[in-house]
Amino acid sequence: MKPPKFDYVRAASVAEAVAVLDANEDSKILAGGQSFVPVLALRMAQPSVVVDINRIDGLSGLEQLADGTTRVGALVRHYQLVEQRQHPLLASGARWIGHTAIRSRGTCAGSIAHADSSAELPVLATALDATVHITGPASTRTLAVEQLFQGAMTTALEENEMITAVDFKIAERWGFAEFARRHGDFAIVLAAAAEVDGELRVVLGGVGGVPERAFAAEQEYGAGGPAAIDRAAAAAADQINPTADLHGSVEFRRDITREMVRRALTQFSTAKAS
Ligand SMILES: Cc1cc2nc3c(=O)[nH]c(=O)nc-3n(C[C@@H](O)[C@H](O)[C@H](O)COP(=O)(O)OP(=O)(O)OC[C@H]3O[C@@H](n4cnc5c(N)ncnc54)[C@H](O)[C@@H]3O)c2cc1C
Repeated sequence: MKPPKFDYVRAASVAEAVAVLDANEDSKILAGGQSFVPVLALRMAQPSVVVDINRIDGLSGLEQLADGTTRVGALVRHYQLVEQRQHPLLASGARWIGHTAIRSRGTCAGSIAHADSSAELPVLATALDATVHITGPASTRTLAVEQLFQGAMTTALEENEMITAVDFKIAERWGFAEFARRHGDFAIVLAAAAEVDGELRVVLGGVGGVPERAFAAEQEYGAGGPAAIDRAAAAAADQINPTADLHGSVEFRRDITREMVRRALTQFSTAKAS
């Protein structure tokens, strides 16, 4: 199917982008286009204006802040996350996103704004207690990523707001595991475990509308050890409330969740601080 008709604006600055969003109802940002263009082609979105942000200067930076936080500009592509060395968990997780062509165009901020719970970056952002920098026509604000995600592909972003950067805290130790039918497919279930500010955060993707923190698993892990990992994995599988879909039954997703958490925590437990 062909996309509907829309006006196109190539914004030269963040201020111009949000001004156009503000002035036009049902206008939408185009970043890497890897989710938005298919949505347009399927006519699941019928924007009046598409605001292309790709030529805005100053949004492609990957910066390491003094406290170890990695600041990822809105136009940083997935492949840049794979290639950087300052944040190994981000590199390991981003490697799982689609295929080379998708990683070369898709952006970190676009994935966070799209808010698909089976996508890698929303899960990593939750595990790494990320902060999202948002600009609107009149002001800027920051939001913890857990407050940004409100439901399946639904965020707290206003229609006239744009994400300009995402700050990922550094993980002192981490583990990551994903199950997909083929490499490059969206995950059926993925799990990330990260020690951030001295606290273990275990986060699941693909089991509900938003990335889900597995609090019971975090508690069961306690001081660690193989028995604790098994208890934590079982607790995560018990906690979720998945639905059956064409990828498998509820029990299948629960089994995969148990195994992904077990793998992520096993990697976590043997990792050196990074
Ligand atoms: C075949 C295929 C396989 C894929 N596999 C995976 C996968 O395994 N894992 C995965 O995570 N993703 C996968 N993706 C999608 C992923 O590649 C996209 O990169 C990502 O979801 C969106 O990023 P984008 O930059 O392309 O955003 P776009 O597609 O341009 O935009 C997506 C949405 O975010 C909004 N948006 C974009 N940037 C901003 C911003 N700065 N501020 C506010 N709103 C913004 C847009 O308006 C739109 O609503 C796949 C895509 C394809 C086509």
